Amino acid sequence: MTQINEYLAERKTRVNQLLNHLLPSSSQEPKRLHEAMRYVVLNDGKRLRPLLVYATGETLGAPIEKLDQAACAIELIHVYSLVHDDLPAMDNDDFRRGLPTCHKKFDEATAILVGDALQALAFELIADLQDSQLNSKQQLDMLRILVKACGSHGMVGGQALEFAWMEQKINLQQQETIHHLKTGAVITASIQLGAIAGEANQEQLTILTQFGKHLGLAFQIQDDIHDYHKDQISASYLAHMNLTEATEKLHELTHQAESLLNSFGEKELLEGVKNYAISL
Ligand code: GRG
Repeated sequence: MTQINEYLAERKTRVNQLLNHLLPSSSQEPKRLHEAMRYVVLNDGKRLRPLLVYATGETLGAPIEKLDQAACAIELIHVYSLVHDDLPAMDNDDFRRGLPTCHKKFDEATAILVGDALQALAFELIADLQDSQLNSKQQLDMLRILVKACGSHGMVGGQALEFAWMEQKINLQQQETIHHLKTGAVITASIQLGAIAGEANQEQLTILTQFGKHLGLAFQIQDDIHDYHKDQISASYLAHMNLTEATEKLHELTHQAESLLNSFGEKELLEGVKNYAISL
């Protein structure tokens, strides 16, 4: 195994163990809710967003212990969005991460509550950080980043726009707005959380935020290309350009993301996570 793959595997194991430890036990009431929370989180997710927290923070020299809560919090937010996105009122999906979706395995009411509880737990993790881990300003900055990424100017806003524009023929710019909000906001937030713990200066924060935006869009275009190969549906990005153009756009964004990292002495970790996220 290469060094970077070892790093990714180690951090993935770490976040899985932490999540297992911090999620309420299913023997504790409300048992069904806790069982469902554990079911949706503790499985074979790629843990891309926690890996971005660790890679960014560690690139900037933050000790790993200062990154754990943020890494777990962002994964909880991500899983909440998947659970709600799978609901009949949203995408109405039967499978997620190779398993029956939460509302299929349990029931719709439980799936709604699971999403709500995971989101609350994510904020609790950051709010409960001790002074020995992060100072109050860093804690508040992290809360602000998470709140904004989740809300109507972030992930939920992206989902709302997708609904609002569903019946219209939208242009490429509108499609990119949806992607930036729905997928990009949480990916960018992951990087910013790591940057806060790593005490990034303003210039570094700006570069990392830009890196996050490129990575988020590239990740979504890649997902669109995979979907196209799977069932030949020209949805999302591929409703606006052909496969060759979309692949070129993906290359271009990935290249730009890579160039942004050049100002960092140690860029191997972030490059490694980028390559893990985007397999060209
Ligand atoms: C309904 C609150 C609410 C939000 C819906 C973010 C979102 C908006 C929905 C997520 C569902 C989705 C299919 C988003 C597209 C981006 C994408 C490919 C997500 C899957 O992320 P991965 O590949 O998944 O990192 P794993 O399971 O590996 O974590």
